[in-house]
Amino acid sequence: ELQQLEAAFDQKIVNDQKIEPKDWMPEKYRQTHIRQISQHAHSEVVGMLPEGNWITRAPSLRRKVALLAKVQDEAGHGLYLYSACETLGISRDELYDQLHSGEAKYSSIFNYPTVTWADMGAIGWLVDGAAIINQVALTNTSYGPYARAMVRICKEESFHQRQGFEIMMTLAEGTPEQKAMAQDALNRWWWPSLMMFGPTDAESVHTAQSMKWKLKRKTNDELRQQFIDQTVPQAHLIGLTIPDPDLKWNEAKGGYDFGPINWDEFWQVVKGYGPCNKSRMDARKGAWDEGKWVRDAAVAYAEKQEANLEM
Ligand code: FAQ
Repeated sequence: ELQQLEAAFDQKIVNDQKIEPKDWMPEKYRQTHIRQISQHAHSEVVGMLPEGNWITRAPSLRRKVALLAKVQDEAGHGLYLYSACETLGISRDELYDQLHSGEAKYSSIFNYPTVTWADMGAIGWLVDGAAIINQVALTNTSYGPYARAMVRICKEESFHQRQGFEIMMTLAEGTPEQKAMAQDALNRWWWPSLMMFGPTDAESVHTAQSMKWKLKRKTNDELRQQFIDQTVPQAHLIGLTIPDPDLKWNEAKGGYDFGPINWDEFWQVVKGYGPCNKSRMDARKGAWDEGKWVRDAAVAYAEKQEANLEM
């Protein structure tokens, strides 16, 4: 019987049919989805912190409103993804535990500091730009709830990306000091943005299996190349320079060649030794601990309501 279930599952994958929560699936398929979707959710939630740092210091009311809306969207994406993850049979509490204990990862990119207002531009333009490239591919992923979550999330990410690019464009057209601030943000965020796509295909432990299951529809290197090819002309358009002396258009491959990525830095950040890992985790754990009385009160209230109904 197991063989039949496996065969039916394999056939669905071949036919590009979605796998739904109540369908039979191999245990490893379930586990790898819990891993990726939860890490994606954690990234959205931790990802609010670098930008949250600038909400009170946005340079105008208009900028503040847009940044607030963006950060709020990220909270929504996190909750949406946690819900998708729960359909695989893991509870929200277990997922939070995994984040707070350091067992689950979140994206390396959110362990870098946001030191100037231009960083809000660079994050929207580059980090959301990278997220869109990764997530548009995932709208076609084989697990139904994840694929559907990605469709909605991508629409909001494209607003985020424009909001960031517009900040960069405004600064790049401004005073020499403002333009320098935009260039400095690009210099600091460029390489970490390339690292978001994960290790090279040769080093990526999960890619081969995830491609077979159609969890991933493109490899880390393919998506990274797509991001570079899309973003370099945008930098040129606003008169900024990509901080890579080896960057060169390659006519034969129809894409840019680029210089070496510092993979030592990437693994240091992934292992917890990036510039902000500790403060990000302290902020998340602190919010969890300080919110305990709210959760307790909500449960007590719900129990009281239920008791009233029973009477
Ligand atoms: N950071 O074998 P692979 C956002 C880990 S966008 C940390 O290649 P896989 C929106 C990886 O987990 C950011 N760890 O793994 C936003 C694995 O370790 P494990 C979130 C990384 O899964 C914008 C190991 O290295 N987006 O939040 C990273 O096949 C602005 C080996 O790697 C997603 O999560 C990294 N960068 O490919 C919010 C997208 N890269 O798990 C706020 C969905 C790799 O065995 C502001 N995820 N690792 O312990 C994916 O597409 C994939 O999971 C990859 C990694 C591509 C990230």
